[in-house]
Amino acid sequence: MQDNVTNFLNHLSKVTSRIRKELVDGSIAIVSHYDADGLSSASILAKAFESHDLTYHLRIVDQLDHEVVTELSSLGYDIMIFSDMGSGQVDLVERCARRGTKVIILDHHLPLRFPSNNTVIDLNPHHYGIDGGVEVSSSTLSYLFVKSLGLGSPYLTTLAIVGALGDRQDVAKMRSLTGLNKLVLEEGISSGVISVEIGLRLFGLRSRPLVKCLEYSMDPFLPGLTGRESAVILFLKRIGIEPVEDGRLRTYSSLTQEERRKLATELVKYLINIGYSARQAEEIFGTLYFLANEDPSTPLYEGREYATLLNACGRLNRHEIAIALGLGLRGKYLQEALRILNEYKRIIGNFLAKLQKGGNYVKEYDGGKLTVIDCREEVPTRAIGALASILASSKFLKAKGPIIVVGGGERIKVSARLPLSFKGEVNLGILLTEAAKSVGGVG
Ligand SMILES: [Mn+2]
Repeated sequence: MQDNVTNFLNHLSKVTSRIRKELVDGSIAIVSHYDADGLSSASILAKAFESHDLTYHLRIVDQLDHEVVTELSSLGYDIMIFSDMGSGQVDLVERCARRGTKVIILDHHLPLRFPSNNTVIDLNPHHYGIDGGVEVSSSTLSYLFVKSLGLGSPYLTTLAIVGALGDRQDVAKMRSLTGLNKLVLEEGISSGVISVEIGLRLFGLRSRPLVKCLEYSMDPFLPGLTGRESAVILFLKRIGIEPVEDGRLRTYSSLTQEERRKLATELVKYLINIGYSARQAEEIFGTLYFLANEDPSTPLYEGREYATLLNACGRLNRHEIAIALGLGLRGKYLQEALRILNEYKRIIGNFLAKLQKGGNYVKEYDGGKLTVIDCREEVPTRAIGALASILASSKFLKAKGPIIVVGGGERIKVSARLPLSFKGEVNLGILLTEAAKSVGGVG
């Protein structure tokens, strides 16, 4: 094992043995983020604590700000755990600690500085030379934390992987996981709860008819096919795959080996024909992560699909459903999650359709060098980042530079992306931080 990984794990076990008693006896607040990684890490902590009769409260928030901290610190918890946040808000976190609360940070974003108050324990792997951007998600960090406390279980490794995929940390060869994520993955594989395979990265490949699967593909976005049922049917017929058999839409599993091969190569050809580079086109393949104990006919069976489901719940403010799934509840909770996912896709799909028809949503500046999309009232604030990603990767817009998506209501939220075709260099992070500062916001 790499030195820094060994050092980090050693440090973790020192910390957890020191705080174990306090955790078991005290009142705990878990504060986490609403995205798939934040929801997975919250579930890991909650499930581990619940299984060992530890008392905890759980709060899912948009961001760690003044308001959240003021409220939480007035509640007098013995221990506060911030997951997927905290390292960038050390000042705020230290304010909680000054009231006698022990604070634990399980964050993987780039930290501002090391906490100066010794009642704050920052377990951010960046402090130990591990790249939290790609090697470890908060979910993986939370898993390592509970495991080190002696509260781990094989089931929790599946949630760790879902969170890492949700944060798009599948950056190694063939879209696979690396670093500490891989370490936890290997644990899941050896305990038989996870299996890995290379294949087409299309949502619902095992649970939906093939036509629907291509039609609803958002990541990867398939220009000309996504959102167009009749185009998908024509495409399949043209490459010699009958979309219907005995009056029923066919599924991927009903395809012969030959047909599966054809589907894969023709999809790549199709994307290259519409202007994708070979590398971009091959992005439709990747490593698939199957959760052996889940029902294969549901999105919970494949890690990325599971993450998509969690993201939809979080973005539509239904994080309680995401947490219920993480705690292992199925039945009506799963039904509700699937309904939320459809609702989410409908909202995004409707807005994209409106965009295509024109409307007053798009403003171009400087001959298209800057494109601003105003989707206030149309798209929930928590979903604008996802919308920006779709717009940047889909050629919906003829943007020649940064794409800025504006959402929110009383408080504006802005999300920016560079389009796939963009060749120059712009640091959107710095740009947004400066822009936000000039109007009294944060970025
Ligand atoms: Mn994260």
